[in-house]
Amino acid sequence: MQRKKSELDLSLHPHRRFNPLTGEWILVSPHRTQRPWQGKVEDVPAETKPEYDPACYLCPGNARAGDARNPPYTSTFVFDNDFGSLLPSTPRGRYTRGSLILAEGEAGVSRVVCFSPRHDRTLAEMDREETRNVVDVLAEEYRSLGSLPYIRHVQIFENKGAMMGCSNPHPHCQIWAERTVPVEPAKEARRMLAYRRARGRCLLCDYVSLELKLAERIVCVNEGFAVIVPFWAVWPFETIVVSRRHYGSLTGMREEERDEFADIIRRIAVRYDNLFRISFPYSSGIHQSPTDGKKHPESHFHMHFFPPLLRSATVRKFMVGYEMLANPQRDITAESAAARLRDISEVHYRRCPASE
Ligand code: H2U
Ligand code: ZN
Repeated sequence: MQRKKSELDLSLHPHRRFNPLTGEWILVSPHRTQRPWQGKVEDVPAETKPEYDPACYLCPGNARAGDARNPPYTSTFVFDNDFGSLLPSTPRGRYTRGSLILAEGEAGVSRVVCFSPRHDRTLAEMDREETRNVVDVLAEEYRSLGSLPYIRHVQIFENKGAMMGCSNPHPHCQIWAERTVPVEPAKEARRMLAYRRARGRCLLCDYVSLELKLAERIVCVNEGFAVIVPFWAVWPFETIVVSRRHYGSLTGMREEERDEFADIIRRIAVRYDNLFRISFPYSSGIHQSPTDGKKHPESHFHMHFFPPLLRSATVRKFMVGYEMLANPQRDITAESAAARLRDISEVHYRRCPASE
């Protein structure tokens, strides 16, 4: 069918897309990439990591900073960050100079969670049971940190790959729990609350059912979750993992939903690795209800994956120029990124080297 000249074609015309979760816009310039992805894989040296690295400060039994030493742990291992960005004992004082200069003490807890004793096993390569164990540990951390009277928000995140500033290849994530709700989750919370007040429904419940119906940006699904390249994606291959049932946190999940969450994060992690046959770099994080003791019927459990890519597997994306001064911009559309991720195998490339 011939399109009218005036009709907006999202795969052709520069356009703005709205992010209902943050209330912000992004600029999409699809005409700059007529192909789905112009990136080539540069020569990334094949990584072969040992199961155990005597020099790794996260491996079992090894020394950490200061006097600390890891126990000979056999599954997941959680410890207080030796260089925590947030500290429990921080005074709550305020500092002001007029109305324009303002600071507040921010108390909190920083932790590191090693996914497993294996130095070489990322989420993509862990088995079902190990991933499920990570989910259980994260749920317990959210519950126990969130129940501290002064903690109002628990941010779980993973920086994966040196490109993302991850200081150690041993698979791990971090938890920063603090007295106030930080900027990004606060933005999303305001939007989810406003949507619920205006329509009496949940923003992400409506979004996930709309995307399942349209089926243009879905990467993979199971009973409990959908992985979507969000319509407003900024980062190439950015995804959002949304629960299909409405609840606000890991502690709101049913038993089987914990298994389904473990399943879906393993599957998207495998797809990412298979995209360029590298251990794929990203920052990911889970957004959950604030832990301020109030009910949050507006908040809907989800996880973001933000890959730092620009033109290829190894060229890192920085927000520069227009993006620093105006708003984010991207060339690859959410639809073409979703198609690429959807077509990729869920068998990790390292497990089937002969087949390709
Ligand atoms: P990355 O996720 O950015 O790699 O950070 C790992 C954390 O491990 C980092 O926050 C902590 C660093 O402070 N760490 C320790 O707690 N003890 C150590 O002995 C080294 C690193
Ligand atoms: Zn290690």
